[in-house]
Amino acid sequence: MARSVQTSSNFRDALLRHLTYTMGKDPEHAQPFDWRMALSHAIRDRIVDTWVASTRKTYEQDGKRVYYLSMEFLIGRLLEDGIFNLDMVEEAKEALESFGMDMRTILDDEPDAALGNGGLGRLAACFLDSLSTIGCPAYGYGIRYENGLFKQSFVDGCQVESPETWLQEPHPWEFERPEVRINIGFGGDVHFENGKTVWRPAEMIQAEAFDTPIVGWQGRWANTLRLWAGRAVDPFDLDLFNSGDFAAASEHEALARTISRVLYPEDSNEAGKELRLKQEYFFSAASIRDILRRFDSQHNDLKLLPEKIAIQLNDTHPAIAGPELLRILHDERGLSFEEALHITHHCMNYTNHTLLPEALERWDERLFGRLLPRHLDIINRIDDAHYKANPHRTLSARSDGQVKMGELSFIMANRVNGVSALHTDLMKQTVFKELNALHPDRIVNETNGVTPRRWLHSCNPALSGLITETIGEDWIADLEQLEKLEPSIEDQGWLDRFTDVKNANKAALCDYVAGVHGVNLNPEAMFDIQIKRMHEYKRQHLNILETIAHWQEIRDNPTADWVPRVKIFAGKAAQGYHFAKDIIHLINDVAKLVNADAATRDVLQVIFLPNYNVSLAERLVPAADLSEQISTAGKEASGTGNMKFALNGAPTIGTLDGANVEIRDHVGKENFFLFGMLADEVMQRRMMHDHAQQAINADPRLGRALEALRDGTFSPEDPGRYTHIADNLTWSDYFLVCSDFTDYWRAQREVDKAYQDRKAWAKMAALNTARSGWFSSDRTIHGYMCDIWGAKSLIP
Ligand code: GPQ
Repeated sequence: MARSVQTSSNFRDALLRHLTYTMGKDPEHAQPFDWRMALSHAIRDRIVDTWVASTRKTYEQDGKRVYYLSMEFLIGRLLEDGIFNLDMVEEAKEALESFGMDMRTILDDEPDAALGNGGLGRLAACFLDSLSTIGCPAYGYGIRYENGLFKQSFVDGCQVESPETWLQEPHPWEFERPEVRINIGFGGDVHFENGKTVWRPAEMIQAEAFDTPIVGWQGRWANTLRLWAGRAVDPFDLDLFNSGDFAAASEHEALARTISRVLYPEDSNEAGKELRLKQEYFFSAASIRDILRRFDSQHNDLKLLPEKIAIQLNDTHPAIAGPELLRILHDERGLSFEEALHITHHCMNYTNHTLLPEALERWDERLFGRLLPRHLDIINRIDDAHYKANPHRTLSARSDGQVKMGELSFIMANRVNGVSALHTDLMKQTVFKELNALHPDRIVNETNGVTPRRWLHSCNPALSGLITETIGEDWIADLEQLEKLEPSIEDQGWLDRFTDVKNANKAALCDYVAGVHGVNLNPEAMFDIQIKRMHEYKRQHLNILETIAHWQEIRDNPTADWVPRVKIFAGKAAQGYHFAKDIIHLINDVAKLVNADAATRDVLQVIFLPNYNVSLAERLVPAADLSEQISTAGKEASGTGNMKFALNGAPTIGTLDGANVEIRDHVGKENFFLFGMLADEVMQRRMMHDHAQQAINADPRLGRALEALRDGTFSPEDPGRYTHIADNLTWSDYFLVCSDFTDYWRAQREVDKAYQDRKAWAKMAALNTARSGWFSSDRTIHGYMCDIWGAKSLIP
């Protein structure tokens, strides 16, 4: 232990102390894992100091608390996030280096907490960061899935899923709270006893709390993410065990644990599974109990509830929290139904994240009634009360034998919000048209945002450094200050440095891809990136069709002055979504052929990187030249990847969909490559029965690319493999890939032309950064605090 004598800083001492006493290791023999744990605990100690102080202050000031209920929190890694938020990068690096350890290696050793599918879960994580940065007292409530989103790998180009086991090694960020255990009931029946309604559940599962502190910028505030895990109420049956039936003795425990076992790998798809409904009620009910317990510890008048708490339902997944709160207030606390409804309504708010009809949750009412008989009664009464107040309409949260969670959420909520200006407008015109007419002030817009801490400062340190050197560091918590960069963009010397940063980020990505996947990408080429969940509406197939047509054209004329491109894809397809999996397979097959083609490979490369997650996004976003945001107009509620790319200096090629509309308004139309139909044109075009054939007939390039899918060019060993994709696009093409193809091609050639003038391109890229300040999730959270929650910051 000679080393401990030479300690040079407090932090170094703390690191060594944790290595020794938490991990029980000597520096001589410690592995990267031990160092990561020691570093995590040393950082966590600092966070806990803030956390305790924040909690104390919230109790003292009795401020309004915000409760964000979400089935998904896609938080990714926490160590790097903590180090950056505490502004301890240099300290941590030096401490590790004094022991001969490299910080990057240690940080990359942390598994991603992938407790979400995509944008919805990542938004929740960005919101937690902003709530803590702003100092708004808030709790995230969700499920502690033992298996997060599956791991994706490729076998012969096909997606293969395997379980994600992030909890198999100790997770240093959470605090188990064995004292917070809540029994949640399911099934059974409802009785009327002594003038009271009593629900007698047939089954009980215990919810146990695990808390993770979420620290904000500069460690000024920390909130709590509380995740619930399923446990058996009676974990072990000794009689059964003693009778020799060892498996049955633990059966209760195994069954109870399944409730928090897996994240449903659906995204914008109806799950329709009993376990999913159980998960939703499990975490919503545990959260409501916990919220009331905290309220009761400080107040004794339930009428104060709307003044003291605001609950945000992240999509309809936690919608059952409304009827649950009402049930407790009425059945257990003795308020009249009307009063309980009034209070519940003023506490609840609902965010809608999609207009896709298949994603609006509906439950078969027999299933619902079997699992939650009392809640079904309550939903009926909510519906009746709504109908009585609005007798002209026949709107209902229950019809056709279904419980409709979208309608229920709308009726229950004080405020309903969409996630981009276009999406909110379309909500008013389509899914909630009639309800909006009845309650015209209920729907508000809160355009999404992303946290600048993770999505610029920590993922792109070189750009962050250049910005700070130019305008000071206040932009990190006040992103609109980026506009102060604009004068520097006129300075060629500054612009060259901006370009150097991008080139260095691209070189780092090349090293990573070469090291991990053995593929050498051309760092001189334009990095054209589409990363997101695989879905037909997001149109990765439009991108690959254009790539095929581009390749064919290069082969026709190999000596022309082609602008070199690397097409990068990443994203997971839901396990049961076969069409999306076939698109992945196609992209991999195209990559195989194109990358091996000596006639084209200097100017066109294609790669699909496996296992897209938050950490991979953190590598890709800073290295992008071009951001692909090409969904069918009217289908992408907002998008948030689009914001991350613009912020990191990658102009968008995109449709007028979701928040693309607002990004284009902010960065300027001359700095955005627009193509495609508008949302209303999409609706009209779809009425034409032969829209796809017309588009194919009008554009020989499109016809030829589709032909290559049909004739087995990309799958000679299985020539019919992609016929169904070509047929789908020719004969139905619901997402209008063919109808938008020609304009997409045109926009791509404009991109080529623009990229040839490197100085002009650098300016365009830098203007994207300078003008993206509005897309901070801090701005979004301020909007929620002011328009929806009536909550205040407790940081002086
Ligand atoms: N989104 Cl409904 C998801 O990621 N999962 C879902 O189940 C639903 C929506 C996304 C949506 O597709 C994006 O356009 C949004 O930017 C994102 O939610 C956050 O609002």
